[in-house]
Amino acid sequence: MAAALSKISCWASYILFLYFVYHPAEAAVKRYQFDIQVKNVSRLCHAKPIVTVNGRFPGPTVYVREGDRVLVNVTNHAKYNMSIHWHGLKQFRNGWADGPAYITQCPIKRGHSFTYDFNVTGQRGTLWWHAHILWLRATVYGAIVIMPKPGTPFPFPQPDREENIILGEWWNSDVEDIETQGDKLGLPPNASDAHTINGKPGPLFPCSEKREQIFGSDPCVYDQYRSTSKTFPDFFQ
Ligand SMILES: [Cu+2]
Repeated sequence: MAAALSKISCWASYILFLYFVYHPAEAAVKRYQFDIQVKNVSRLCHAKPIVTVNGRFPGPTVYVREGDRVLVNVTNHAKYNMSIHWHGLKQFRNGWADGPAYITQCPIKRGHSFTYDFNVTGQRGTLWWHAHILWLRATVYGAIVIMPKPGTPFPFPQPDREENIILGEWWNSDVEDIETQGDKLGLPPNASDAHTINGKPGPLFPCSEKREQIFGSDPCVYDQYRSTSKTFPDFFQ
């Protein structure tokens, strides 16, 4: 009886061992669906159609943990060919998922899909992803947040709260027209009409959230807010 029990417990340990070898507890598969679609967006009192991911500007944040496998299926509904690049991500043995069009892949044609399949290895922190063809990165971009493996402490005091801050630019004209014009003239493309944080130009620009709504009409209140506030909450809504 004792011999039989010890045989069973031996087998149980072996099965457990195999489970942990082939299913490391911390690794997971994260799946995202990116639909490339055109949406009307208004900034600086100008509405225009822009290319987006899932109709969002900036696009969705990709949250992963170090060690995860990430599958991002990109379906292109827009008129431009598309590819997405994972900026700063070390593509160890995943080179075909890096994303630059005509370098590691053919761009994704309209009506077609491509799945980016990569492992996140040996790095953590906040990076960004963006379109890697034409000038579409002007509107097709977002954050990728790589959290450490579970149980790994922060290398600094844990913050109370985290926010992504994504810097960008806004052009009132169509960005592809601007690039084409620059190429024809042999000049740098026109400067943008505003810089943005999380896709928003902020209260100093027309048709943004009204400065008076936030601060009242007293300019001193506004200046005091600017000099003392740690965040501009309207960027994070
Ligand atoms: Cu890049």
